[in-house]
Amino acid sequence: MEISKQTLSRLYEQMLLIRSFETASEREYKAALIGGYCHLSSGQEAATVGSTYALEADDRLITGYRCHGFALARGVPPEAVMAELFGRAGGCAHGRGGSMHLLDVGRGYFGGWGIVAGQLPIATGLALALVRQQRRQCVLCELGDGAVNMGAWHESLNLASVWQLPVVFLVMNNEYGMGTSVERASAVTDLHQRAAAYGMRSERIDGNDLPAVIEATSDLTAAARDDRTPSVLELVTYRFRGHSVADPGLSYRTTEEIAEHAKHDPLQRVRATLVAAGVSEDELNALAAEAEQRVLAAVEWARADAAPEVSELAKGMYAPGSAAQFAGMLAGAPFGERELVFAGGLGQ
Ligand SMILES: Cc1ncc(C[n+]2csc(CCOP(=O)(O)OP(=O)(O)O)c2C)c(N)n1
Ligand SMILES: [Mg+2]
Repeated sequence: MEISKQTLSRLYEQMLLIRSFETASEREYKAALIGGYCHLSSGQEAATVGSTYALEADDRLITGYRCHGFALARGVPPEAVMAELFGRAGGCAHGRGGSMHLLDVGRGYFGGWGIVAGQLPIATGLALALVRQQRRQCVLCELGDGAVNMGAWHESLNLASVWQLPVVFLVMNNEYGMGTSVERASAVTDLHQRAAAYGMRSERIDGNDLPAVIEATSDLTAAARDDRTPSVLELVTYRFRGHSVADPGLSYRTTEEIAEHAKHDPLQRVRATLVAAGVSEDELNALAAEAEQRVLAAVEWARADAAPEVSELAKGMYAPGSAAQFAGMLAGAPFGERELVFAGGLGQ
């Protein structure tokens, strides 16, 4: 697929931003400024940026918890993403979600979900809503190779196919689900083939090949929008870091294996293409320095941002009418939840 030098350069900037962002996230997590879990996507930038690029502004994106890169690629400002990791009020989920639950509905990003495969039924529902509202848009639902062995995967694919819903299930096959390789977990390791069980269109491609990712995602999202054809797109990629920052990632794979994959670093591949297209090394180095500066500024911004008010924590979390249901449960709450979190009611 022909991609202009300008577009490629812009996407390279996004990839650099994500790589720098993940490096900073690891550093700040180890400095205890980020709490909870923190899953990095270094190595998966071409798959992330290329698939998100294929989306139109009104399409819906929904992902698992390895989601910093998707939020950034969808245009969420790095300050708002970093502040969310820090649990600050200015975070893109107002500090309620953290690293795994980024959110920016205004930009068509429906989160960041921490339960493996939990986002699939929601994606299916979002696609059904689009059909009911007679809108031409589609849903792109990212999931990991580990999620294809969950019941929700089968249920969601079946329903999407029966009802012809405009959804593309994007399987990020990074070869491992925590410390378990795809070979150990899946009877059929060409994961996209499972779509055949639901009569669904599917493809498997090199997820580190940016133009190929853009082309495949563009084809499948267009089919979803124009013909309500659901599909599965498997992107074969690799995560350079451990499962989460707490996992060094070395007990279930060798340093040789990681080094071998590093030779196919998607950032280096795009850089080589840009160099071949006449962009100077100096210009490319300047882009990398710029990305790093943007991330450092985001860290400073997040550091200076205020923590959310405790009395506001329940705001926006529950549907109208939930108060009555909660009233009985709150009476016995052992940690003073009623007084702290629910002090201002459910914030409806
Ligand atoms: C239902 C459920 N079971 C187990 C977990 C714990 N868990 C978190 S991530 C993960 C592995 C998922 O791997 P994969 O789908 O390949 O995604 P990746 O981490 O590689 O992006 C597991 C088992 C969970 N969050 N949810
Ligand atoms: Mg995986």
